[in-house]
Amino acid sequence: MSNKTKKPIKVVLSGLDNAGKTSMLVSFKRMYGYEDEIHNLKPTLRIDYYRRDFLDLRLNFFDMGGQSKFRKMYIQRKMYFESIDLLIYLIDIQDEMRFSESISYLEEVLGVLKKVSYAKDLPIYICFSKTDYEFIKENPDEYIARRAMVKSLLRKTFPEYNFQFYLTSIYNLYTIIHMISNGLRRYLIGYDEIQDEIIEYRDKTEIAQAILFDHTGLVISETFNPKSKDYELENKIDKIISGHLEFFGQLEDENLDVTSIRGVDGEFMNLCYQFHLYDDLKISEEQMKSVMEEKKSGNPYYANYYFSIISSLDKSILAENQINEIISKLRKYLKDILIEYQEPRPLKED
Ligand SMILES: Nc1nc2c(ncn2[C@@H]2O[C@H](COP(=O)(O)OP(=O)(O)OP(=O)(O)O)[C@@H](O)[C@H]2O)c(=O)[nH]1
Ligand SMILES: [Mg+2]
Repeated sequence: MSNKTKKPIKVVLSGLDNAGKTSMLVSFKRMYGYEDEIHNLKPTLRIDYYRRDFLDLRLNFFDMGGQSKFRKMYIQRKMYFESIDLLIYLIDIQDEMRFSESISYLEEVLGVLKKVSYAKDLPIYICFSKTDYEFIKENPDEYIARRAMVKSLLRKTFPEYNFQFYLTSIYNLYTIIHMISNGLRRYLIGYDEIQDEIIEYRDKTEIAQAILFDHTGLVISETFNPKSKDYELENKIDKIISGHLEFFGQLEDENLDVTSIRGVDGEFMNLCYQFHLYDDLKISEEQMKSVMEEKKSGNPYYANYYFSIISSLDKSILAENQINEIISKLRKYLKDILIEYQEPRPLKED
């Protein structure tokens, strides 16, 4: 029986104090009901750690408290910036007064990264945090001008870096999950078949979006209809997916099997399917107990997976007709990947 060790991945959240780093991590951890906690957050003292597994990755998040005394401390010691796999640098888009301070700190961080002879291909995500839909809607022109200003300043100050830009808001959970999952995807090996399968399904059924999540809400694979470019529409779709995330966050907490949910939002139909890899076996009640134990131990073979699709109302019937077929294919691919990862302990026969 193979028992591969999980690959450790170091994700660093950096930025000024009050940028929203801890809020980001809390919403990602909880997936639902996190508002109270976020509104009562205290500034992070030094660094908070958070660990989570994602298929064959072991994720280690470092939430680096951004008060100036801590920033000075990090900059003086290289160790904080060693062996980073993904750097997420948050800039609070609503706090114009601190843009230049934030860019100066980024400069210091990049300076230290250079000292630890950091490979140029380290992905650096610049995250415009607090990009709340309401905020943009109230000041669309001002918002666009701000963003353009910061981007051009960054490009001018750091011409040698190829930053990727993201917009996130704690009021739209998916913006956060999407960014983090994108950063991790390059470390997942063997998912091309799944991606191809999902794209093929999208084209066959002409749905707007299809996404495969693991039980922690991280995205294994997703595809978007390139036609949906408009911000308002994107925001609406993100909100639908955020709703799915909250829903299955709750299912995981309560250990529930629901199989599927659906909803209608304006011109869209959304469907979310829960499935696991073991349900094609006939499991007795006795065996179910050991399945539950495996689930708790974090064995991804026994975890739930979720497949969400969003389609325009007139296309939904077609998409639904083929859902069983796509799920059984996805299940097979996941199984192949996970058998390599860790063979499940066989359940006893009846
Ligand atoms: N409107 C809005 N407020 C946010 C968002 N994210 C965080 N906040 C608020 O910003 C404040 C600071 O958030 P934190 O997450 O504590 O900031 P931090 O970057 O961890 O700060 P330090 O720990 O001091 O480095 C809190 O009051 C949050 O409620 C967001 O997406 N939108
Ligand atoms: Mg914090």
